[in-house]
Amino acid sequence: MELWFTELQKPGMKISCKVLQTLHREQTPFQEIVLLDTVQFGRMLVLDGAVQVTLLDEFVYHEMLAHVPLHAHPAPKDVLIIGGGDGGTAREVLRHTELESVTLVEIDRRVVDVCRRFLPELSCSYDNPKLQVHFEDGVEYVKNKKACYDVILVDSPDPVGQAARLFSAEFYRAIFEALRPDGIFAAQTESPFVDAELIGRVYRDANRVFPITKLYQAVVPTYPTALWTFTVGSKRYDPETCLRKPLFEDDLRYYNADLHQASFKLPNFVKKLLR
Ligand code: AG3
Repeated sequence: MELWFTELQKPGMKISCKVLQTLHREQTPFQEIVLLDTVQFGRMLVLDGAVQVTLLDEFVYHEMLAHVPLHAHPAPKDVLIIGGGDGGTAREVLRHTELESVTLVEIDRRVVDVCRRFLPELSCSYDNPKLQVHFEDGVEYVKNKKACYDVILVDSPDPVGQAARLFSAEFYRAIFEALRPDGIFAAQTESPFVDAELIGRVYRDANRVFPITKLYQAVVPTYPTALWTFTVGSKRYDPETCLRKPLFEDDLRYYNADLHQASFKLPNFVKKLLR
């Protein structure tokens, strides 16, 4: 018997993959968590039916979300990650040994528990003493912080249900306040092929708050349409042109200094969304 998992990515669009085994499945107060072992993509984390991580391509997303803003800041010390309970973003952030503290705020404790058990490749970061984890709502957490982070990364699911608040103008204003005077933030912002309106709206909202706002892109094959964007807002440094020399490029599978700059070069149809 063949077992297939299908994600309904959009009302008219699906992606399917052949499943070797369902490793875990539970409903938490926040969402349904599913952990699959698949033929083509290896282990896969699925939240409320949407693929979050696969072992095949998670490195692209996590390296790009973390290393672009972190290399654009000349001397980051304190980093905040909102979401990212699988640990992949924290793993990349913690490669920057100059950091003093990394705080991760995840709403669903069970995501961390399940990923610690089934995705050690990502959740290895939880053993690092520099990482502090808070299980609470990221939006509420940020509201109470003033000028205490150098870099803030928003590693959210799609803007559906509760997570939609992580894509709001109000949240970007709170992030601005939580950053130091030369702080930088980056967020995952979906696909320009199927989320064009969202990308334009997020860009304009962030741009109202941050003096420098830019979009950069990467290819994540298991996400809708594979072409993925990240929006970065910066108070002082232009993330496209200011960058430190990467010290651990050989350990990475996607990010490098050339790609850092190249990822900001956008196709015309994407540039148009930002007008
Ligand atoms: N967060 C972004 C996942 C978006 C995928 N969307 C979808 N499959 N419909 C990933 C979190 C990884 N730390």
